[in-house]
Amino acid sequence: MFDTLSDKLQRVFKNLRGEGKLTAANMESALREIRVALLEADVHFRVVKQLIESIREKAMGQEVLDAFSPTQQVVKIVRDELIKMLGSHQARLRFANEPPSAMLIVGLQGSGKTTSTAKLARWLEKNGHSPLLVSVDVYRPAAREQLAIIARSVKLPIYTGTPEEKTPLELVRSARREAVQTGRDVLLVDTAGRLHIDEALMAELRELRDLLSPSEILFVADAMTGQDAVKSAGEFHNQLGITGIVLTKMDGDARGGAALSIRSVTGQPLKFTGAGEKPDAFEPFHPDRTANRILGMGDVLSFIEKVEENIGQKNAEEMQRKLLDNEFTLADFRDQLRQIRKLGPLESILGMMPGLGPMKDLKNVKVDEKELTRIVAIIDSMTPRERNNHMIINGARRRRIAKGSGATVQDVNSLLKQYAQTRKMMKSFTGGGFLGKRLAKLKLPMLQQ
Ligand SMILES: Nc1nc2c(ncn2[C@@H]2O[C@H](COP(=O)(O)OP(=O)(O)O)[C@@H](O)[C@H]2O)c(=O)[nH]1
Ligand SMILES: [Mg+2]
Repeated sequence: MFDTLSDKLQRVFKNLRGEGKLTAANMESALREIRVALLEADVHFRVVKQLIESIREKAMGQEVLDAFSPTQQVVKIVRDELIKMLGSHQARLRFANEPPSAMLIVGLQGSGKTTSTAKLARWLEKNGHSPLLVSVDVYRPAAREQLAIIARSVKLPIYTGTPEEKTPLELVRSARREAVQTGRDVLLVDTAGRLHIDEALMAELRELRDLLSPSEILFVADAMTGQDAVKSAGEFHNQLGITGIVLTKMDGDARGGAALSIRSVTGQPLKFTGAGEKPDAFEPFHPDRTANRILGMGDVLSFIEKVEENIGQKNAEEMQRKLLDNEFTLADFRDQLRQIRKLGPLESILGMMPGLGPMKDLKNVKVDEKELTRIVAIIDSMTPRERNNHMIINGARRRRIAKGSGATVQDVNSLLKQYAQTRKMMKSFTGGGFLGKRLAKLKLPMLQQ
């Protein structure tokens, strides 16, 4: 659902990467593009404004590690702010101190309340709870029957009521009694919806709320309706006081605006998302994973941590100095290759890098581990003098090195060429910290596009 937004943001980062250095001017143009991308994704204009302002503030305030390249700094800032907007941490369900906990499922007609009620019951069961279902949509017998059918098909207990019980209040009273008697710890109440918010419905929901003192009032919103969903969430919250949001139809082609704005606009957390009609197409909402998905960067931060763990800061600084002083030798080149290999299989490392998102680009990138081994073997066959000064490696030396490492003279030639290119390329990355140089280099010689 975030594909278009994701593509656009990645283009912004890619353009920034070309700049080498962050300036007020290129940051402003990046911010403009980010703003347009968010608005086009149907994010609420106030949320966009807020987000852009805090990104600008952070970017100009340089509240980030020098270790990151300019692009990475911006990616990190945007990621942090996106997560903040989405809710910082995963919002968990609240339960009553004394079971059974009551949870009211509310929302407009067709938003997915009945489906989500059954999905939530399944999820609760899987997580060690024993829910009881009840539908209080007394206006549409078919709606109550719909919940009963789903419940039966997935073997969930449901309170269906007696013919005498005609009002929502009567139904939930008996359902609660049954939950207590049968030792169920959560009572899930599927409520009636309307096409529009009306006073009668709100009055009924308030009565249910006052009777049950629910631990959760979950507003079910249809992601496909975009800002309308956000607006009704806000109105329900004003009139009823919701405790969380379930966003359904994430499998559709909505642009993502509802998911991205609903938390900021209503102040209430997104707790679950539904992405399909099947009872299992339902999961807790994770702000950080969603932000990562939007940025399409696999897991760049864990990558950065990994690099920092494996390549000591000191070593890195030394390498940086060597680069600047033009002392980056073949021996260093070999050490770098070894370091890179220590990080794990190259494919998985590259999969974590921004712009090389796991699935998309990697399909046409081939990482040749064998090639890497061969390069290291060739450098191992050199004398220390040769490793420290590649300029002395003439034809005779090349033949000897080739022989010693079981490679051909062409292999040696191409290695020396790669080394020279890498050196040149690394030197041109003077904009960022050492990681920028490293990341840039990772994409060099052993990759074939
Ligand atoms: N594709 C998709 N359809 C959904 C999802 N949740 C609900 N639906 C469908 O949306 C329609 C309305 O759902 P329902 O639960 O009856 O909504 P209610 O009126 O709020 O109770 C039904 O056809 C559901 O199958 C979802 O996450 N993805
Ligand atoms: Mg329903």
